[in-house]
Amino acid sequence: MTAFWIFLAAQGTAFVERDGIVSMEAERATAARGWIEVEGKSGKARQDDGQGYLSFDIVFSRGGKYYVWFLCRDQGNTETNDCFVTLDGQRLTAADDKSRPDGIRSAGAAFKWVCQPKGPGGHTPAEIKGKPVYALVPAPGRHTLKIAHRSRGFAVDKIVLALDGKTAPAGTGPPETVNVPASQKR
Ligand SMILES: [Ca+2]
Repeated sequence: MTAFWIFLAAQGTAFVERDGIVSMEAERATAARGWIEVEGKSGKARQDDGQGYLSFDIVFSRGGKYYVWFLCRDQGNTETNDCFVTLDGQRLTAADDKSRPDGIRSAGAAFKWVCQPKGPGGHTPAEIKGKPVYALVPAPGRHTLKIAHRSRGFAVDKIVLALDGKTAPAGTGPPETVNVPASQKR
């Protein structure tokens, strides 16, 4: 174990990036307000109940473009199919490397892996619609991914951040990349 990892572990890390992958169950968010627990495909999921957020503290060993994959679903209509997403308070970046979507959009009432933008604004621009979105991690260290209320009824089951990873995870995705810390995990 390098000094870097020992240092970060001492801070009480919850999730870690390993080999360019961060894998997190939504129901094990570092912090949450609102978002009720519902049945998922990979254990439980958390569903937007009209307020609140889920946040995830992550320790990265390297910066770069981390594509944001959500195992998520809606209620089968466009009123329930998105959420806000930020990393350290900054929006994700779309496929044109400049648009900053509001967040992530789901693709139907069954849990499915998606990596596609919602917004910016009410109608996602055609040039980025349906194309991959990523979080730009500026440097190694601790960063916070936050998912916030936008549409009541949207549910997220699992989140995978993949360095330069434009291919959807298979099945329920890779095992969680968790660094068991002192105090933070429930
Ligand atoms: Ca889950």
